[in-house]
Amino acid sequence: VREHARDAVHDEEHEVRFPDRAPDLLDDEIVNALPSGNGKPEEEGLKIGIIGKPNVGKSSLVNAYLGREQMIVSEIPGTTRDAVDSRIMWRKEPIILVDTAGLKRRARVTEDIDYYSVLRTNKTIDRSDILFLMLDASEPITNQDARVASLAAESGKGVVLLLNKTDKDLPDQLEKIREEIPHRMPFLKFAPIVSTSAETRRGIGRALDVAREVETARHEKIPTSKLNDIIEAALIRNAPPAGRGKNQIFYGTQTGVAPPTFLFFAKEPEAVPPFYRKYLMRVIRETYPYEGTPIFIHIRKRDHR
Ligand SMILES: Nc1nc2c(ncn2[C@@H]2O[C@H](COP(=O)(O)OP(=O)(O)OP(=O)(O)O)[C@@H](O)[C@H]2O)c(=O)[nH]1
Ligand SMILES: [Mg+2]
Repeated sequence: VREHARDAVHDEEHEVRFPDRAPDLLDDEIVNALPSGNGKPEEEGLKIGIIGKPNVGKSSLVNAYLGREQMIVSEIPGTTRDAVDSRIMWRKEPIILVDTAGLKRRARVTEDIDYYSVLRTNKTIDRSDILFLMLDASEPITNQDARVASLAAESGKGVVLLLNKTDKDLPDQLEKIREEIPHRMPFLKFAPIVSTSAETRRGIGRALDVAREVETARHEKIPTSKLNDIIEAALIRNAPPAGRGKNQIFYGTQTGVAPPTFLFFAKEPEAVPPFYRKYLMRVIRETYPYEGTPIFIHIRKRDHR
């Protein structure tokens, strides 16, 4: 798991090859096989997982939403032992908040702490639709922040970055951290950023509004004809390398939502370099921003149009 997380830090935008398990599956079957919506009973509400390194203020944020001290908060990193879910109503709709259990820094080996942090973070991620990735705005971004961020990015869940503790006096620091984010977390460029204070409750309502916007964006679907207009224009503007011209990629279709997933067909999928996939992702986002959600492109072999 750790190896995986480390790799993802260097990977600009996560991408996976489509497994060649069912090469004869028709496009329509793929679309139909996907569950509609998020596949959960409606009364449950949007699930927002709060992740971030120890002591950034995850439990404080839950308490700020609840308006009471349900979660134990302290300045000792790893305070939260057993995280429970909290249900709140926001603009007359329910939201489930999922806190993440932390770890006390008493394990002998730092590696162990990291290992268990990854496990607990992943547990929250698995149970959530949208992630609040929390950073402490009063401190520089650390490797631990970047690691949590990469877990979020590769999960395919929606991500909103929260810069917390902005009530502290932070001359220049807030600006610095905003500049740092695209460098330290290049794979999270799609994520909107909200400044919050769990202490004064500033920005915490806005964070929920943004989460709902992201949830809507995650379910957006590009009609196939529209997608192919976009792709065709992209191929003309900037042809794939290796001298195969615009014939290298024939067409594409969006096979899924939440996260938006695309299947493209090419004569030689292996010949499409990673930077070209990223270019295609950028082009798609020019028309459909998909704010707050990673998108995935799979490329499969086909000999003709
Ligand atoms: N000034 C300020 N302090 C905050 C804010 N949010 C949290 N804190 C403080 O930061 C410390 C850690 O807060 P917690 O909510 O326990 O952090 P956590 O992320 O849940 O930590 P773990 O459970 O250990 O992972 C506490 O001393 C909080 O009072 C904030 O917005 N502003
Ligand atoms: Mg906590």
